[in-house]
Amino acid sequence: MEMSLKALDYESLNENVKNCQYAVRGELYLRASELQKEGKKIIFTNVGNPHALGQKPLTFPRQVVALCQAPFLLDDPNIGMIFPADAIARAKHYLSLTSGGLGAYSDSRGLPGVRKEVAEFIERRDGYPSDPELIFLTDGASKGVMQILNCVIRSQKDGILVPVPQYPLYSATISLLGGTLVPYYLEESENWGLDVNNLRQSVAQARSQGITVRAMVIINPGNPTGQCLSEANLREILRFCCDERLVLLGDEVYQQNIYQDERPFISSKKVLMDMRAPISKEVQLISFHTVSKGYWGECGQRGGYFEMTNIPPRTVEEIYKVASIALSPNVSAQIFMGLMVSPPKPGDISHDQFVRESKGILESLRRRARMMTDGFNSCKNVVCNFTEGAMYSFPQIKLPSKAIEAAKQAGKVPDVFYCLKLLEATGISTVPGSGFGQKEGVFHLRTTILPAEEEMPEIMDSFKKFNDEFMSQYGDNFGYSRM
Ligand code: DCS
Repeated sequence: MEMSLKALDYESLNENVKNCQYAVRGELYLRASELQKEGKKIIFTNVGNPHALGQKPLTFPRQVVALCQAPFLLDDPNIGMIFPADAIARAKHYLSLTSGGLGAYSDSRGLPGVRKEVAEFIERRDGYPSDPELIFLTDGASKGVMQILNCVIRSQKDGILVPVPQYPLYSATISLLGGTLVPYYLEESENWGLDVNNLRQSVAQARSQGITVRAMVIINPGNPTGQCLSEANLREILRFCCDERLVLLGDEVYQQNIYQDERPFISSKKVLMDMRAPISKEVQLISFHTVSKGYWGECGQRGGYFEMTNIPPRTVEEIYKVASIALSPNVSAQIFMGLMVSPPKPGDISHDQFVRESKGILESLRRRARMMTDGFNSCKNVVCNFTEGAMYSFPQIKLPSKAIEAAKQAGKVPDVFYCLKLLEATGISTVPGSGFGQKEGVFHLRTTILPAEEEMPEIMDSFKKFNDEFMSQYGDNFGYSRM
């Protein structure tokens, strides 16, 4: 059998590829795309892709990158009538950092000048030095996460602690690389808080199965769960990583997306440095960031970075070598990153407009987070924690036992069944909670908070109407799944 197969025949593919699941573009997304082709209006809330839902790009970075892409415009005598002087100056600055403009490969770690700007941003944010040599620019945070997991995972015996629910980049990459995901559960009743005792239990259980736990992932603010980790919690996590000799992978892509004032974003790097030696010199930490989120939302540009703390120089060299195989991250995306970490300053011509645009987006996201949570909580059999940060709402749907039975009959996981019905009835395309992991017998869905603010009331009304009908169709007034 094996002899007659070609390498890319389905039966002979790498099993890790076949085993890997990525729900954000899974069954629900495929069905939504089909319905869209048939002419139905679909609201794609399955991906945190702000521009696809109508968010306008910030003007200043687009002006700068437009000029970098079309440098001949800089020679046009009328250029100052179309572009502000600070955008022209920044375009010249970034072009001077490249060797041959945007059409040339950069260093595989990214342009040194942009890495310096990232380091300066981190220093301003955290109050501690940051070394540009320990910052690598990447094609979105995803590629950085994949590169680092690739260095960590040696075999199926290597375990990575991942929060559940989690963003499936982690589960999918761990499967692809043939490692083992070691789940730790977030506490829904504690606003998706992270309890270090759960971590200890997860590690002990994995070890009893012969797994070597090597790294721990935190997503702060959380996707899909939207919680912001407190400083005290981050300290506990770092101490735990120190005791257990785990590399901490701090996914901080939503650091600009904060919708409450009690728990502002605080980086793992800052907390680690605040803890002082010896711990601050012990814990190996990789922190990830992106241009895809925040008020930038430049998902299509594919720009990101990671910063390495307490990683030995020989390992940094190896990571550089592996990055070199792909030659260079996108150069235009590197410029977006440079702009994100050094936006217009007070007094610059574009400053006021930049602040107006970015504040406008963030304030609207804050209102939308509230509208969604309140909307879900007003629905029968739905409970939802407030979205403290990130871009998602993750309500629990208490499915009646009749609905669970009907899903079984239809050969579907219960939350997939619910989300498909929601899609067919309303055009709202969500991701079932099972795509992120959830406790046994508990069901959720994830939606982004990104639909336009003026459309939000209508979307929530249409959800409520669907949910009411679903619950009365399948309701049995007892046997709800939990909570
Ligand atoms: N980390 C987290 C927690 C994310 O949510 C995402 C994207 C990424 C990393 C990767 O982003 P970039 O590669 O674009 O930098 N979030 C996906 C999601 O859940 N919806 O949209 C994309």
